[in-house]
Amino acid sequence: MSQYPGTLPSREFLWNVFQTVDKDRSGLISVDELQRALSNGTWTPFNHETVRLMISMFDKQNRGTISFEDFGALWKYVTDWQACFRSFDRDNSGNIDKNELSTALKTFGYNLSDATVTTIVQKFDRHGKGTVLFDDFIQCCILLNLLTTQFRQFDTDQDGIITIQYDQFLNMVFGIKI
Ligand SMILES: [Ca+2]
Ligand SMILES: [Ca+2]
Repeated sequence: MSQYPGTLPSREFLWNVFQTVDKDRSGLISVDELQRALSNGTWTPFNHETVRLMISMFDKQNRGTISFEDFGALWKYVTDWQACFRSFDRDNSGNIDKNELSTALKTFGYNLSDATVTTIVQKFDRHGKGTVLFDDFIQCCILLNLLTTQFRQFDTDQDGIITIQYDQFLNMVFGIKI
């Protein structure tokens, strides 16, 4: 789907990509259509949850689909993620191992223990190979960002420690839109 990471291509280029992705020619891109258009570098389908998250981020009308007007922003989002993924995939293996993820998360500003990074890899390693594919990497980063934002709302003095009641904890967890 990408050719020029970081820059927005011409409207004509985007329109051609949009039409290719919009298989049923409805003028809108559905979750299924986007899922079929994206590749995680293997023959397995792109993580459905990641596709749904991306659609919901750029779906201004809240219809669960993407119109051509919203497509440019989505296209840029996907290509930026591809460039990001490639830059952290140091050995060009097509996936992110624990060390690569650790470097990526540090670069993003997360200060996590080795044990936590191991847990994250285990959670997003859908293929049981100790590595994270492109689609799961995006989902991992989105979820980490949402969880961190939730935590920070309670961590008013920014010391990385919060004291919350059971009810607040549940409210915090269920308040995460994922
Ligand atoms: Ca369609
Ligand atoms: Ca790698």
